[in-house]
Amino acid sequence: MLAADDINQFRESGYCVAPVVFDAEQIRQARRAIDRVYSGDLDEGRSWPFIEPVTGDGPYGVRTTLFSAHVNQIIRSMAANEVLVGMAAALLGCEAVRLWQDQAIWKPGTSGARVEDGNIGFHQDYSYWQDSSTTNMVSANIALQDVTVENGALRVVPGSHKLGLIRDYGGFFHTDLNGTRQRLQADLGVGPEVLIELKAGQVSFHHSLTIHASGPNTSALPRLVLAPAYIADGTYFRVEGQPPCPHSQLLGDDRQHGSPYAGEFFPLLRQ
Ligand SMILES: O=C(O)CCC(=O)C(=O)O
Repeated sequence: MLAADDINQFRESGYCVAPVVFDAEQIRQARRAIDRVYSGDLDEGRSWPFIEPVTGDGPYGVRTTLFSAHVNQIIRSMAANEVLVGMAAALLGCEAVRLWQDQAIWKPGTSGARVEDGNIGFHQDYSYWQDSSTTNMVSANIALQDVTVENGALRVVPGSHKLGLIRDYGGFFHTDLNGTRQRLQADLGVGPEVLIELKAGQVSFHHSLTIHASGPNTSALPRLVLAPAYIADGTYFRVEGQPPCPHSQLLGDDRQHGSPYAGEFFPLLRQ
């Protein structure tokens, strides 16, 4: 489990790093599962609209899928891992936890080239999740091989979760990290980011308002992570969310302000 210091660090700095949770066999299975999803081989022959390249059209663009837990049993069980979900509960400060989403991120290796297409821009997850009634949401980032500075480690801006939702600063698709960093520092006075290196199977967590990004993978091999995100049971659909997020569409057409995120797509993982 997380130590009290980890939980304090999450509260103060908006992120923390947990020990290794997943072993080599679980990692092997997860990598295979992600490959299957990318190739369109989905459980129960489902079709799924959430698989897309995200940054650039070239060979170094990052690929990502959303909500693969609903079309792949291995990804679902990894996101529902009891230890992982227990950690999320401690960080959310609640007992009952639901899965909000999962995102598999596949960042190709450039073998030395510093190609901006491989960057994920500075963003706050909540800027894409504004249909949620609360910013008390937590993202996990599971390393599916060692994650290093060389292969594009996650970068977080400590304390940025206390700024509230900021607007007009880059975004997931805005790959100019240097330009955004300069603007963030000049306008908001936020400090430089911290790089989070992880061992395979290790996990970091960040708050939904923590500003984060990742740089290019200049190694020769792809870098994969699985990033499930969690909410407290009782989180509900906030109709004012702008822009609307796909999560609320998964609630179905009869959703209305106050509808709880629950049911098939937001399973209860811990009572
Ligand atoms: O791992 C990465 O490269 C970025 C992950 C990310 O943006 C996220 O988990 O929200």
